[in-house]
Amino acid sequence: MLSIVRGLKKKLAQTKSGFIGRINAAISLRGKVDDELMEQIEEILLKCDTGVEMTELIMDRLTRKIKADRIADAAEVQNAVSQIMQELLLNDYADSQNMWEEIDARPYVIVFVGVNGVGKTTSIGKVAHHLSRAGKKVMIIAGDTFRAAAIEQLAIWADRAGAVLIRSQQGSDPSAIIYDGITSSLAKDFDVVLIDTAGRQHTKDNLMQELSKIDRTIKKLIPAAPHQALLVVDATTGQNAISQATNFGKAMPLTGLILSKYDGTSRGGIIFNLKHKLDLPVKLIGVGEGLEDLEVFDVHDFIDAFFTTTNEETS
Ligand SMILES: Nc1nc2c(ncn2[C@@H]2O[C@H](COP(=O)(O)OP(=O)(O)O)[C@@H](O)[C@H]2O)c(=O)[nH]1
Ligand SMILES: [Mg+2]
Repeated sequence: MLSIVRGLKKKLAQTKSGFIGRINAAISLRGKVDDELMEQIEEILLKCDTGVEMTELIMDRLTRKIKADRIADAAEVQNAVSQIMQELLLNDYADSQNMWEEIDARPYVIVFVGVNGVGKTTSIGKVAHHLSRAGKKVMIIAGDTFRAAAIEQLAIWADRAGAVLIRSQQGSDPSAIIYDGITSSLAKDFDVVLIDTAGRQHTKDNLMQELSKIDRTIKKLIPAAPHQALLVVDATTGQNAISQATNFGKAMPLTGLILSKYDGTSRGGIIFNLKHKLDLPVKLIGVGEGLEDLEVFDVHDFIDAFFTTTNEETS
């Protein structure tokens, strides 16, 4: 457990210094507790994608806490902010489960959806790698049939992860290959089936309907599937993630989110907002481009990595 937190700390260093670091710097610089300080904190929260409602909630609690605890020392405001953010996150994730521990059916079908370039294919490679290493027999279905390059990219990931890839010709109907893949996974006793889909704009109705068709196709073969429909959202796109989730959720009932590129953003506040606003838990966080750069979202590990500073980091 400790090593997980240490690894996560390193990978989140940039996001953490950009977000929590910026709040702490503003507090130290101001050096006193006044309206100006409160405005600065609010502005940073908003700039870092915490969202209007979440920011209001944090500021409201902070104001009340400063009054109730008679906080006059700026250094204590740092602790108060971080404590409030942790409480809100813990509350939002009170009944969320570790994604790896949820795998309770065979085959366990996971569909990955999202707009272009968010990291769907990369996330599938990482998930396949993790599950293969955990001893699972993993199938990947190349449901992104729009571009030949997309199928090739997935083939490389499948190879690296030690998973079987089911693919079809470019331009063919994604539902057809998904049907074939799942049929074969049932016959050949696969543990997990990961389905890639083409990136699509959440505002295009016909493409959204195609997703509904994929959902129906899967259910024809396994009524309880997909066991997970994960929307991949790019952490650097900020609040747009909210409207993506709303629209994708209409086409296919979503079970959770993968927050990708959380390593590459200095505005990490989105993570405090997603579950609160959407009631969709972040299940996995992408923290890099490599096979191992994926973390299951555990709220306690995340808090340890995000809010505590160790000597290692300061040295
Ligand atoms: N830094 C970083 N880059 C990522 C992450 N996930 C994906 N990428 C990069 O984002 C780009 C698009 O990824 P891809 O999986 O092809 O997106 P897709 O279009 O949704 O399938 C690639 O260059 C990936 O290497 C991540 O967690 N961190
Ligand atoms: Mg892709």
